[in-house]
Amino acid sequence: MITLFAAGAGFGLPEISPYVTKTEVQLMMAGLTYRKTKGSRETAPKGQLPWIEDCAQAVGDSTFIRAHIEQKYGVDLDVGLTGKERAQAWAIERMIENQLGWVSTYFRFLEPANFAKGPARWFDAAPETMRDDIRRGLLEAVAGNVRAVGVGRHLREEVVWLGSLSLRSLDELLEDKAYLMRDSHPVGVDAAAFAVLAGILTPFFDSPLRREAESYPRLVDYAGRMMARFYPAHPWGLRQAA
Ligand SMILES: N[C@@H](CCC(=O)N[C@@H](CS)C(=O)NCC(=O)O)C(=O)O
Repeated sequence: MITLFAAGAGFGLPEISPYVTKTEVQLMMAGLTYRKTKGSRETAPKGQLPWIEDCAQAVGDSTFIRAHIEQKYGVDLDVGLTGKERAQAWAIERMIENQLGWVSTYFRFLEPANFAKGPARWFDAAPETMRDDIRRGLLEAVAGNVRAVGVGRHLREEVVWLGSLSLRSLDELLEDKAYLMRDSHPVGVDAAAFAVLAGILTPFFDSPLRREAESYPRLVDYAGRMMARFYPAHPWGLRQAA
């Protein structure tokens, strides 16, 4: 049995971490049985979530987890895609994770109101004398990462604009299909796209990036379609196409 070490539900989402969401959806796509439990970065093989334990083998990082499950269980999450489509799916996934994901992180952490109602609350139970320092430490670490990837160097409105380039690209790539690569079913990259889009669209946080995403009805419907397919019990309530 596979154990998925995760952040858990929160922020109006079935799973706080977009990378855990991606892995969880891919485990479901692969039809594998797994149990999900709260994990910590301290025990993770690569110091980040998600990681999985599979028969005493620890695998960290969503991309390596996907490779592990595809190889070990003989599944292909991109079945039916041509070599060129697989290359396109990989390029789309990189845009989502290496660019749009950081823009999303910017608005989740560096927008003071969102940090206060979201990540800051993780430490509500910490001793009062340490709480503010822990919160400040997390914020500084995330701000450092967001700056290191370049996104954090721009003005707030420039960050929105960068995000809008990826959102528009995703909308163009989706067209009127139900899923990114195929109308009939989702493939591996849909897990990554859904994870980041849901994190942007969650009504829990307000941001200009969310409003930008909401201006693409096809993307809103797509996120709703993926939510209904993989997390049918989760109250989402945003527009959902049939
Ligand atoms: N490349 C990694 C990224 C994972 C990642 O950024 N995880 C976040 C949670 S969403 C994390 O653990 N951040 C803590 C840290 O980087 O210290 C993957 O695909 O799994």
